[in-house]
Amino acid sequence: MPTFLGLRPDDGDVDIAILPLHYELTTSYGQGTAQGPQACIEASAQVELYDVQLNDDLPAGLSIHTIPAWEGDEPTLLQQLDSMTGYLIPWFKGDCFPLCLGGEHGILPSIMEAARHHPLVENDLSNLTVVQIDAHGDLREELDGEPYSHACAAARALDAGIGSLLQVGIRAFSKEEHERMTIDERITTFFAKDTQSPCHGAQHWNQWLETLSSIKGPAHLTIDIDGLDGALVPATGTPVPGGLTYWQVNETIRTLFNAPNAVVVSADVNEIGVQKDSPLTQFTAAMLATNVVSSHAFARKNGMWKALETRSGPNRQATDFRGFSQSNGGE
Ligand SMILES: [Mn+2]
Repeated sequence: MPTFLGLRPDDGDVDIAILPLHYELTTSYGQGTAQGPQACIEASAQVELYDVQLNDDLPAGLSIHTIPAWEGDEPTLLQQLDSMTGYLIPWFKGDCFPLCLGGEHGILPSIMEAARHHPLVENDLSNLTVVQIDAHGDLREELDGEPYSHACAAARALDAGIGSLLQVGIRAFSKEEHERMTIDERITTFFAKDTQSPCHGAQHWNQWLETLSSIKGPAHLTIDIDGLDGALVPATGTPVPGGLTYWQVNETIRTLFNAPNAVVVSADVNEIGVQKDSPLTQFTAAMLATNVVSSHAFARKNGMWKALETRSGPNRQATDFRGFSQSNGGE
């Protein structure tokens, strides 16, 4: 089985868990996000291991494990989400750093349910800040009658009770979404038309970085790769022009992990498509995932992240939780 960055750790403690979520139920058009995690892991073998900030080669003394992929085949969407949450919970105990690879953005509600179990979140998602890189608001109440569509991922995270949502790269959204951005005080949106403006972009971008630096408490980073300009990720589910540059996404990752009062407890890179004519899309996703890993390693090295519980090996048991299917009365 290919492993992330081609690294083959021993069977001991897990410092960083790479969690492939082959989940695709609702992606609008474009297909293949279910194969995205595997393509990203394969492409990661070509990523340089040296990181300048870290001044070291990955794994930089850490044990990076590529966990066997989630394989849910439940009959209903809500049961699928529950299955994914059950798969994720053992990696959200605070003693390792979980990085999920998706799969469509519809994985986010399951990640939020797992994040409740993190010791810093204390079963109260209002303690958690979610940083969302995305072309889309993902704030719809439903899309084609489906409230757990990828187009509703951020709305469902808010409904689950997260304390704040910081969005960047946003450039495709409905009137309803725009209203929620305005009304819901937990949402701060940095629009691509501002941050990418040829005249005033730098000013808005600096405000974004200041916003990231001021985060307090636990944070989750969700990177929908369509937040990048579509030219870099043509095989994602819904590529959109006018997006962030690679360096802006990189700077967002670094700034968040280095925020003095924040602890990034988990991250995901999602909507990874499989490009056939070139490895660009999956390689770009692999580069971003590597940036997340090296930024975590740097934060850890500098005492900004500490393991919170007794260490354990990779054979972990899920904890019971109140699932989507129960709380919504089944399907
Ligand atoms: Mn999205």
